Amino acid sequence: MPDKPKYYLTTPIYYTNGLPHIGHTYSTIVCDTIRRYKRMRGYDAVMTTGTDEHGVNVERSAKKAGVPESEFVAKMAAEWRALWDELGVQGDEFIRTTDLKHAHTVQWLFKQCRDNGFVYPGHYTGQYCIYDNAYVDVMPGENCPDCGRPTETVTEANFYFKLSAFQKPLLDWYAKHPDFIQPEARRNEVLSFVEGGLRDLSITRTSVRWGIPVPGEEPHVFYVWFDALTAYLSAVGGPQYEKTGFFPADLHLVGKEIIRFHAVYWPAFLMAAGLPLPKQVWAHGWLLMDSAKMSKSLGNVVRPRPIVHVLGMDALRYYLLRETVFGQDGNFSYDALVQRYNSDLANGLGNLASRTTAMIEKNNGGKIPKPATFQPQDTALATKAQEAIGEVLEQYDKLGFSLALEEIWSLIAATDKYLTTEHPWSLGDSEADQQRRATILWTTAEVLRIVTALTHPVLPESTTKVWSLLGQPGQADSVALDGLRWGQLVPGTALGKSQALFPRIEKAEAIERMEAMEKEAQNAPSPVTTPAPASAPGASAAASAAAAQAAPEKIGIEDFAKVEMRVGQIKTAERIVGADKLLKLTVDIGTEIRQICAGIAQFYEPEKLIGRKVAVVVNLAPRKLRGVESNGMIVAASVGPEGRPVLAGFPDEDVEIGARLK
Ligand code: ME8
Repeated sequence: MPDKPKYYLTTPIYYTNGLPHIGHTYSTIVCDTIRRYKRMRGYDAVMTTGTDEHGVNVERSAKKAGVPESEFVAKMAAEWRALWDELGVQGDEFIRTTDLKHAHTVQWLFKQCRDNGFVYPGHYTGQYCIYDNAYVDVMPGENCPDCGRPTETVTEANFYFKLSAFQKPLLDWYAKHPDFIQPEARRNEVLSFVEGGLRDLSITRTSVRWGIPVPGEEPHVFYVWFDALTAYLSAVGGPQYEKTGFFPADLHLVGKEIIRFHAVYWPAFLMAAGLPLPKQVWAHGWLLMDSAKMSKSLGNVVRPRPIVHVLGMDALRYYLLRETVFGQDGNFSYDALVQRYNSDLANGLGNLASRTTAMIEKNNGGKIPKPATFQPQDTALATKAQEAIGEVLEQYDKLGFSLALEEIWSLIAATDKYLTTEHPWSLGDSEADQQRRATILWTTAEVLRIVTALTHPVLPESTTKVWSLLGQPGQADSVALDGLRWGQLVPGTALGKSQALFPRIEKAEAIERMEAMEKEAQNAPSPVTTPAPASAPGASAAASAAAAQAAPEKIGIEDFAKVEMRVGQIKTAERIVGADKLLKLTVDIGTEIRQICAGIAQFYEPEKLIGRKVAVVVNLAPRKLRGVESNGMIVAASVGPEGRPVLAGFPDEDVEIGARLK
């Protein structure tokens, strides 16, 4: 079988000095939808996302939280990662700019650019916006033209990148690859920027400490954009990118405010290093709240979790992709969100699925009926469905999500209308009536199958349920969209178990719940907080020092013997949605397999734990951690001021599973 064609797409890597809002969620969900779609079209599609963890902002935020930068970014990155898991995002690589492999890639890329003569040392004085991590073109004392915050005058020794040398190569590239920058408006904006002349770019800093060091040139560290953009390379093999075969990217998906970095700087860095250029940079519009860009600095953000909690992740995914024309700005409103949920998901797809399968259940013993003679109204619906397949795929290819969904929902509406005019429920028991009903129900179920396959990239959770409800083989994501045709629904297929899809919800109540949760989230302490003082407030310093030094109470051997510890072997390990510190493990302790939760998720990759032998406290009373039953405890050392867990183990001997520790 020939290899599947490769497809590589990226989200921006997000700053860790804040938590995700639905603007970030939008970019990530769009990418996830494209990845799922491409896989269903037969591509070996890989998507990367991650976190941008260096720079002055992080230095300051970590200081404010009273923790080292490394701890600050580890906790924030875990928050981002956990959210994407909750939203069903299938990222293949979560790259952090503090990953060692990333640092090596940045240093390597710099060396390529330098060896090729595109880097030179110099000095720079300018107004710097620490929020945007960029020098800005304003006079001292003036605020940043982008975010409105005060700027700082910075003078420092640094290394320059000869961006000016790339004006013509870039313009030639844009001319030769007219689709490189999308949409058209952004392309024009970039063209006029480059045509206006390019100034060399400072790519290192000596005024910043928290960054990747420039080898042999300390205290220089890399400027955030040279560092951040390179994540797209380090995520797929770094200097050995040819081995993975994914670089350069087919698609960098970004918000419009960072188009210049992606469409000018990034290709220039790559040209300087002699590396291939991405195929396309797509800059989407902004989600607005009260007509302003949703952003942390304006404080007008809406978080994804309350929405997912009240309406489910598919509702958020659907709303974001349906309501905003891709490429343009879109306004967020809770009202429109719940409206869409009730009308399109509960009354539309959900209702079609439940009434169709309920009728088949009632009249055909839960098996897809065999159609008899098709009448013109059946064929008309079949033609509409077959045409919809072509149009939807064409729209997805153009990233026209909103139009694709509109097309699918027009098919759902036509099917509802078909059911109303054919009213299978009022047909009787005569042979002719039974045959007619079978034809109508088969036709309706066939539309539902096609709708489910076409909608899967956007609604992965609910379409997976509908797929099994229809008794279809495999998972919805295994459908090859290229082979999707009208008429493939096999009569006699047994329906699966019925499942709740989109329960209708009262609008005012839903909005009230989401807004209350949003408020709660706004007032919640940051996930990175200053460690609590060792003593209770009010206790004297002398008393707490004495308490800290007091010898712990001694226990007798009989007390120790009460603790039953045994050698266990980890069989499976997975992350727990909504609990970024916990891993859910199943552990073989010799006599049985136990489920145990361990607070090690931030320091151990689940896959790497499989087969590892660990010390387990097996006679601890079962308890629930974040709602998950834990029956036992894995023993770990607590290392360093942040209490990093290090698993106790048996590296020297092949110890027997179930052996007792005494
Ligand atoms: O710029 N509407 O990170 P960032 C739509 N680290 N999308 C939005 C949005 C909104 N209101 N707000 C944010 C950075 N986004 C750099 C990127 S890449 C090598 C480095 C999305 O945390 C959108 O994709 O500020 C935007 O470009 C990105 O988040 C900015 O994320």
